Amino acid sequence: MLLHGFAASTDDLNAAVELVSAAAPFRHLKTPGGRPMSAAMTSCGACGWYSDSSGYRYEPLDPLTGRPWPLMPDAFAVLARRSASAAGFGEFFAPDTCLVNRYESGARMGAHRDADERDFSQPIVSVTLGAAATFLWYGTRRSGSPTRVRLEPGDVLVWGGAARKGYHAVGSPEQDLFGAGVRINLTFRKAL
Ligand SMILES: O=C(O)CCC(=O)C(=O)O
Ligand SMILES: [Mn+2]
Repeated sequence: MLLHGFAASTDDLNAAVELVSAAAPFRHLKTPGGRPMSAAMTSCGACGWYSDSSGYRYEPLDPLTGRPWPLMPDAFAVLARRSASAAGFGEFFAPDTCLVNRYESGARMGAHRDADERDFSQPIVSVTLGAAATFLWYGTRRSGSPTRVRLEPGDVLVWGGAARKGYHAVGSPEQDLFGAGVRINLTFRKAL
């Protein structure tokens, strides 16, 4: 479900992204095969999504700093819960992690599904800040022609239930006349 403009006060969220990334810097993780991902990532919450030659997983400490991931900012947790509720997933969504993706010019994410979590009963809540981009929803199979959804800053996309393990991808951020445009995505998950 697309909740258009649901994140009304994006200033608070952008400020929270600054705080999180000051404590756990954005970095380009490598795929298990050794290729750097084009989106830079960090996390907050009780664990953080991680990838290197050992595979995809959640880490309780940030391997870059050796410290726990920053606490989930209140503005994040409140938005995630309100979004899940508005999309019909009940009042009690309590994500234990938020993956923060930063897409600079040309960065994108190929088709994948979010499948490293233990709890698939909970939805994914995905928030767009900064530049717009096109989200591609493939559904149960990675191939075929996806449904295209333009995501603008403040938009929240929620998927769960039968769609929880759907394949999806995201294109690179739209650039303004000056060639500037950085998209930030917040992906909330119940992982543990
Ligand atoms: O940036 C997005 O909109 C999607 C990010 C995503 O699918 C992920 O981090 O798993
Ligand atoms: Mn994903």
